[in-house]
This record gives sequence, structure tokens and C-alpha cells, in this order.
Amino acid sequence: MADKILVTRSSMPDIEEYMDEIRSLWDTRWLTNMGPKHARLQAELRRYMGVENVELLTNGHMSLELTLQAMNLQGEVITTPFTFASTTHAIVRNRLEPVFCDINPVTFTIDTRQLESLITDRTCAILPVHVYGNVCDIEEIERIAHKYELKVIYDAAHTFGETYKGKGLGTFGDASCFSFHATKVFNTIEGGAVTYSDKRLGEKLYELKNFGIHGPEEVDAVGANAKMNEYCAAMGLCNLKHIDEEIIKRGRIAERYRTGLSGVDGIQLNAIQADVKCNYAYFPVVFEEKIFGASRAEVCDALAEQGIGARKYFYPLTNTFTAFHGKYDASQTPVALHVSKRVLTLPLYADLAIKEVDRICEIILNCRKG
Ligand code: T4K
Repeated sequence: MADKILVTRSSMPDIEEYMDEIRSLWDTRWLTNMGPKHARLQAELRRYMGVENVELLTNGHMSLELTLQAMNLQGEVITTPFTFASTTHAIVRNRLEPVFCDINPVTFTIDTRQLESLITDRTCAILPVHVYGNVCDIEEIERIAHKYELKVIYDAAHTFGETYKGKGLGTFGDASCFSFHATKVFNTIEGGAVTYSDKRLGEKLYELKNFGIHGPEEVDAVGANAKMNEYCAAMGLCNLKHIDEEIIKRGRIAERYRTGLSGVDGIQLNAIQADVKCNYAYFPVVFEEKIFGASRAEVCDALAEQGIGARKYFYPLTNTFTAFHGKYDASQTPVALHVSKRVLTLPLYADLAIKEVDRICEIILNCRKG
């Protein structure tokens, strides 16, 4: 049997390129605590992402968690359950209450038609997710947020390198939280970043990521430790040099899947969005068993038998997690529930061979009965 193909595979520079980048660490012995590589990556990301401000952190989750904390929010946060655990956990760990809005059946992002009806006098913020790199209905979210004076924090974990109407995705809302995890389009091994407009938020974030330390003898806040170290920053500096090429390669893979699977009854492919420069972070496919002729589970098993690890991102919905002891009612988000039971994200990474994409499509199509 051929080598296993997993849902993704970390992008890495040539080993020599990384070794050259980290060599200086053996001279300086400056390994963390906002070193020179951290500063360089921050500057390069500001330019690449087209944002004024970016704060680097240890991971995407701490970007979300500390951003909510930095805003000193209280009450309810409207979000979606069709996401990775991190989004909801960041809210709950801040002792805020998640209020779950359903998703749009085409983009899988927050359904702005329902959003307004969920606002109460306890609502303090909206935390929409640009899930799979699909851009939320930014204009409508901003109109609603402005009307009710709510903060907007985007979970932008999946959107590195994307633009909307020519502007970097990190320029929207009060803050956008990115993940640079090993599995992401752009990785710093583990890492994350927050982009924001208000400099005071940046100061607060800096405080929170570094124990609240202001100087050797001055600790002004009760902070945590969420600093990106120099090895991670070095990986980011190397990977950033190749990011455009990586996204082009990912685009070719996504296009090939689209050719292989489009027009098949019972298969819903991810939407192509106008005004969005896409990063092809994920390739989700929704299977309607009765029309397609096979269930998501059957497709997943057939792929697994051939050593192909597709994943059920995002199942289960976060509002069904046992961690919440039945606190939320997933029947309130029926579209999210429907999609989460049927979606499969197919392997997608820059070096995935086109012939493997064709093989994956063939296995999927052969699952149909009759
Ligand atoms: N918000 C959203 C919407 C997110 O999706 C995420 C993370 C976050 C916030 C939080 O960001 P971080 O704190 O993670 O920066 C993975 C990732 O760990 C996670 O970052 C990601 N979302 C989530 C969607 O996927 P798992 O538990 O599915 O990962 P795992 O270990 O099963 O890996 C998946 C595949 O990736 C493997 O089959 C092979 C490949 N892989 C994995 C690792 C760890 C590699 O190629 N290299 C690696 O080092 O969560």
C-alpha cells in the first residue's frame, strides 16, 4: 500500500535554510522573550498581512483567549459552534457566556440573518469564525456591531494570506486572531498572532503575554506567559519566504478536487467567494447520503482503508461537547448540526501529488451505491 496521506502535512523550508536562520542563536543565546527574530517576524507580517499592528503569541488559542481578556469583557458573546474547540473554550475560559448563532449553509460562517435576534442587553461582543478560510459577511457584522456598540473579534485561524476586497483580513473588526500551528497554511511550528487597530489593545496584549511585566521592577498586571520563542519565529521567517508559492500549489490541488467532484449529485463543495483572495486552507465536502448514495462515514472509511486520513472538521459541534454537560442546545443551530454530521475535509497540502487527488476523488465516487 502507498504511504499514508493525512489531512494535511506541515510546510517546512529546506533544512539548510532553517539551520542558517537559527545558527545565530548559538552565538547570542537569546532564545525567547521578544528576541530579534520575533521583532523581524512581527515587522514582516505587518507588511505581508497589510496591517498596522500585530502581536505574536505562542498559539492561536492564546491569541483568542488573551484578546478577550484584554478587552475586559463581561456577559454574552455571540459565536458559532461550527469551529474548533478553541473558539468556544476561549470564551468560556474568560468566564463569558457563548451564545450560539447558526451558520450560513453555503459559507458555513455565522448567519447574519439570525445574529441580530440573539443580541440581549448582556451581549458584549461577536466572535465570528472565518471557518475553512471562508470570509464572514463582514459588512453586515460591522453594521450590527456598530448599531449595538459591540466588539468584534474574528477567529481568523484559517485565513492567513487572504484578502477581502483587496484588504488583509486582519484589518477588519476590533481584532483578528490567527493560528500559525503546524497544520496551518503558514506555520511557526506553534504560534499565533492578533492583529488590531487600537494601540491600547496591543499594550494590554503585550502585558498579558508577558506576566504583566513592564520593567525589571515593575509588574502592572496579572499576565500569563504566551511569548513566541526564537525557534518558532525563525520557522516563520523561513516559511514566509515561500508562502505565495505554497498558496499557488494549494490552489492547484483544490482546483483538481473541484474538477473531480463538481457536478456530482449529493456533494456540496466549498463556496467560491467573490472579492476574496483565497488561501485554500481546507477542502470541505458535504455528503447528502440519500442523494449521493453513500454516507460521510462510508466515504471516510473507504478512504481510511486506502490509507487516506480525511477528517470530520468540524464534528462534533462545540455546543454538543460533553465538557459542557448538556448546557447548550444544538437544535438551536440546525444548519450547523446538519453540516457537521455530513462534512469531511479532504487531504490538502502544497506537496500533495495531483495523481493522489485523482485517486481520492475516484475512491469517493466509487462509494456510490447503485
Ligand atoms: N480557531 C480555529 C478555528 C482553529 O481551527 C484552531 C486550530 C484554533 C482556533 C486554535 O489555534 P492553535 O492554538 O491550534 O494555534 C488541528 C490543529 O492542532 C489545530 O491547530 C487546528 N485548529 C485544528 C483544526 O486542527 P487536530 O487535533 O485535528 O490535529 P492533529 O494532531 O490530528 O493533526 C492533523 C493532521 O495534521 C495530522 O493528521 C497530520 C498533520 N500534522 C499534524 C501535526 C501535529 C502535521 O503535518 N504536522 C504536525 O506537526 O487539531
